[in-house]
Amino acid sequence: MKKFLITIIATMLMTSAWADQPKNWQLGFQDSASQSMTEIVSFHNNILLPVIIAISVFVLFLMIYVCIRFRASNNPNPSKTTHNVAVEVLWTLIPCLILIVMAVPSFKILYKQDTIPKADLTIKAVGYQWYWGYEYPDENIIFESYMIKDEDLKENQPRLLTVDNEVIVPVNKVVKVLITANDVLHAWALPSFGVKRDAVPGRINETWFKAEKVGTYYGQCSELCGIEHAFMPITVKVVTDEEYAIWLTEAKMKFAKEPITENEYKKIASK
Ligand SMILES: [Cu+2]
Repeated sequence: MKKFLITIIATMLMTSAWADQPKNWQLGFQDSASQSMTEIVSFHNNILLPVIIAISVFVLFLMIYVCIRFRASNNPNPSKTTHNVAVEVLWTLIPCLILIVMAVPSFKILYKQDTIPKADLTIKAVGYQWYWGYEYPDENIIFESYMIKDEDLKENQPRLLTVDNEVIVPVNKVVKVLITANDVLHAWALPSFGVKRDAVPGRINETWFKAEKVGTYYGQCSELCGIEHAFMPITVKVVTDEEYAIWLTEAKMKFAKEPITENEYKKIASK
């Protein structure tokens, strides 16, 4: 109970203390690492939470008031009133207004997420039972990304979230993600970037993110896709431009989709 209370208090005071991966006893969002997620968190904290709290407190107050004021001992002859036009109009109009107030900023965020700015690089994520496959279509790169089993984890590698081949992207660049699946429905989700899109066989969905902080970010498949649904994590490592260039050179040789000729190999290696 004490731990629970501490968690609730910590969450109420929560600012940037959380890291970029889920924590034990965590409530609330992970740290945001993109503008989209910052907007989602601010919408939640500044509009949704106050509205929810105000409504809950108001309803609680009404219930307590009614229980005390109209209890049988205090009110032996109950009123026979069944309709009150003013009250009925109010309890329809006020919730409508609240919904409109919430809808405007919500649609703004949704439209912004839906409009993909000019992309600096494109990656393609393909869901399989039960792992993710990635392609960098412009770089002739393709690889698979499997979860590391508990017994093979190294120190500081989070359980159920670490993969053998991470997606590497440069910081502060618009990354367009093409998402599809090869067998059943999956969903590519990365909380810190505010990204979640269904991966549908035979269809390509698009989304984008622009990571603003260097680091490693973790997500999971978010569509029930079978017995190992919980074991197909998503790991994205955001690196500096220089580190990305180095990785790209290595990856072009290690993960080449089309076989590369000796000349191309030398050209890449010389970079
Ligand atoms: Cu899945």
